Amino acid sequence: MAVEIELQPKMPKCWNLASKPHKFCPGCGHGLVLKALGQAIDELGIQDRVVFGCDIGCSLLSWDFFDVDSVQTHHGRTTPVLVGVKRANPDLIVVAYMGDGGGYAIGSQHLVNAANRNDRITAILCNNTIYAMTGGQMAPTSMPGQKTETTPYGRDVNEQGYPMLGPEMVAAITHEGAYVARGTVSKLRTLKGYIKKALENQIAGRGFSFVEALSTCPTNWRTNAQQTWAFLEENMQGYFPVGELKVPADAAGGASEGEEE
Ligand SMILES: Cc1ncc(C[n+]2csc(CCOP(=O)(O)OP(=O)(O)O)c2C)c(N)n1
Ligand code: SF4
Repeated sequence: MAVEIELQPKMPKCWNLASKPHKFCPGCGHGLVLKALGQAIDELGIQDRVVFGCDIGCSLLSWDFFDVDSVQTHHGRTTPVLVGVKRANPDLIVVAYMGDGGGYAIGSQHLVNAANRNDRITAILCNNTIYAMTGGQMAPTSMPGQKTETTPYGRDVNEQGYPMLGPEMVAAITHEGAYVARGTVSKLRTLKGYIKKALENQIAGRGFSFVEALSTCPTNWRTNAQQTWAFLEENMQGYFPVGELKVPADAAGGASEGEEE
C-alpha cells in the first residue's frame, strides 16, 4: 500500500526548532547564535524577505533550521554568494553565516573585500576558536597556548601569531554606514540586539554589517560544562572584547537598548 506523506504546514515564525531538533553537539554555541538570529528575524517581521546562507563547517548543520530561503556554499564562500544574491535582488535581506575558519582563513579575502566595498549584507561569524567540523585544528582565532589537533603543545604566538581580531579589522577597513559588533553566547539578549541592529542596518541600506559571536565547542575543546563556560567567559572574553565597534551615525539608539543581559 502506498504511504501517504502529510505535508507540514508552513511555520508561522521562522524559528523552526520545534519541528526540527538541532543537530549540534550538547553544549555547542551554534544553536544559541542561531536562536538569537531567529528571534531577531521574528521581531523584525522580515521572514519572507530573508535569504540565509551557511558555510562549510558545523554552521552548515543549520541549512534547514529556518523556514526561510537558504543556500549552502563551499568553505569560505558564503560572503560572496550572499553578495551576489543581494546585488541581484536588493529587496532581499541576506545573512551570511560562517565559522572562524571559513571567515578568517579560507574566506578572509571575501570578508575583507565585501567589507571594503561596503556591500549591504549581514555577515555573522561564529568564533569557537577552532576548526570544529574537521576535528579541532587550529583556527586564526585559537587562543595563545590553546591545545588543538595541529598545535598539540599549545598555540605558540611566536610561531603561529596571535588570535585574529576580526571585528577590529572589519571596523578599521569599512566606511560610513557599516555596523560592526562582537557578542557572546553567554549574553544572548545582547547578542540578539547586535544581530537585530545588523539586520536593521541592511534594511536601511546603509552598508556592510558584521557581528562576530563568541561561541563554544566542548567536543573539540574536550571540556565539561563548567570548563566550557570558563573558557568562554574568562579566556575568550578576556582576549576578544565584547561590544559594538562601529555604529552608523544615523542609526537610532544602541544595539543593546533594552536588551542588556
Ligand atoms: C575548500 C574546502 N577546504 C577545506 C574543507 C574542509 N573543511 C570542512 S569544514 C572545515 C573547517 C570548518 O571550521 P570553521 O569554519 O571554523 O567552522 P566550525 O566547524 O568551527 O563551525 C574544513 C577545513 C572543505 N570542506 N572545503
Ligand atoms: S563539533 Fe563543536 S562546533 Fe561542531 S556541533 Fe559539535 S560542539 Fe558544535
